[in-house]
Amino acid sequence: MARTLITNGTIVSATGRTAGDVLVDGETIAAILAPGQVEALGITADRTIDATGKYVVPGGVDVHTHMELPFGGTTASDTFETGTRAAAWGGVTTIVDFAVQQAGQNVYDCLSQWHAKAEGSCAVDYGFHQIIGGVDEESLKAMTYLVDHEGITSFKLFMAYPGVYYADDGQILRAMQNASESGAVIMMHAENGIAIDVLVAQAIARGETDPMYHSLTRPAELEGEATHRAIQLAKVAGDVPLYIVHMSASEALEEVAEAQHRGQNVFAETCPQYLYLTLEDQLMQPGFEGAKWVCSTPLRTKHEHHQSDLWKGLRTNELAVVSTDHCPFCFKDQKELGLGNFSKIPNGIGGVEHRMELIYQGVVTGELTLERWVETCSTTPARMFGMYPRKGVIAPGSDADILIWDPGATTTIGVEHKHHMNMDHSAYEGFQIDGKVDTVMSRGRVIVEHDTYTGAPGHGRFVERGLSQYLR
Ligand code: DUC
Ligand code: ZN
Ligand code: ZN
Repeated sequence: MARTLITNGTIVSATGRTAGDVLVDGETIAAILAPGQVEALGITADRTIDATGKYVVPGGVDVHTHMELPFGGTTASDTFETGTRAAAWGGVTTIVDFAVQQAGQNVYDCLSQWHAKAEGSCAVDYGFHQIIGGVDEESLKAMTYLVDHEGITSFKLFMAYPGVYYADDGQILRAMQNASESGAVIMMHAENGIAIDVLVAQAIARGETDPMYHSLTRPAELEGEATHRAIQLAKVAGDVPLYIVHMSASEALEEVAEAQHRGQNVFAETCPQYLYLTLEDQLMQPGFEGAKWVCSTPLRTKHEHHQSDLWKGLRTNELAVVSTDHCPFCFKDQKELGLGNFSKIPNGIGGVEHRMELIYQGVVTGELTLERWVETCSTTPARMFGMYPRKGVIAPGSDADILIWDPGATTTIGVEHKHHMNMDHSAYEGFQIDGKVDTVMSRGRVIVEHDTYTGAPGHGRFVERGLSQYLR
């Protein structure tokens, strides 16, 4: 097996940075060597990568993606092949996607379908969460089986989308009780979908059909309310670990912070779109343009400081993880399904390629430390979802999933700058980043270098996950 030395870089972990060399042997990291040790010990390698002036960090772990997801009357535009290749370009070496089950469907069949889509297609390693859209005796039994035998240890439930994925409070409680027994994490889409559907129908009846009404009919209060309810149900269900996905509202963050202060196992993620994009600047763009930024939870208004609260939450660990909720749709023929009716716009923003860049920019602007960038984008997601220390850390024995980041180069995001996601627009068109993905290694294989993709579909393997390692 080939040996690679990554020399002269600054190795950054969740807890600090150090000068040193990384020895990769085959698919894993063999050693971290202090400066001078390579020569002193006479260590040789087949290949040396000089990382002088660069950061050597664990590859990104994006625990919230939707490749090829059938949703909103269409299908997310990235396949596992195109989406994981874009992930690789963006320094992401592991994704966790969502297998989907709906009411009346067999969980095992649904999971098999997701395995079939991903197997042989992925550029980087991948795992699955399981969406349980129909909580019943059969799916509850399957949840336990998936934890015990399939390496699937987290389940997403929806308090939104009545008639599609929605679970009522009783169903949520039952699924939580089940997870409490097995040790699984419950991931929650926390928005009050019953109330939202009323507001949506009223808006449409008034002729309020533009994309901005997507956000106005999903008020922050209803994200806060659902988050509160989910937290209470989780407590009643035996303090099951609860992870609130795609948090966008200050009201929801406050609920999570209070629960954490009470000692409850409650965690949350946010996504770059909620940190950088707003109702006023994006969703309210003239005509139908705002459809590009229709996602749920929605972008929030900028005068209520949701965005700065979320950055603060990331600093204080009230928010543990940044994921993307990568759910790409093209403008043409996909977003356009909602012309004249915002409620028909497929919900989702593509971003799997840009999370490492966008959150690094938060380091540049002083929102986060370099270590916290690594922690929220790689180490904690790996720990949260049972992949650590195989993923999320540069340490002997860990998979050689490594991002070499150049803080001296720059990146411009967008279709015009040839992004690699299968999308005809970018939610971040023209954004400038003061840093750049330089080299990406996945299990010892260089998959991006010198602005060239050198990976291949099928290199990425399914990751069987253990239980969350992030519990008190
Ligand atoms: N929730 C997600 O997690 N992704 C896409 C849309 C949604 O509502
Ligand atoms: Zn969701
Ligand atoms: Zn999602």
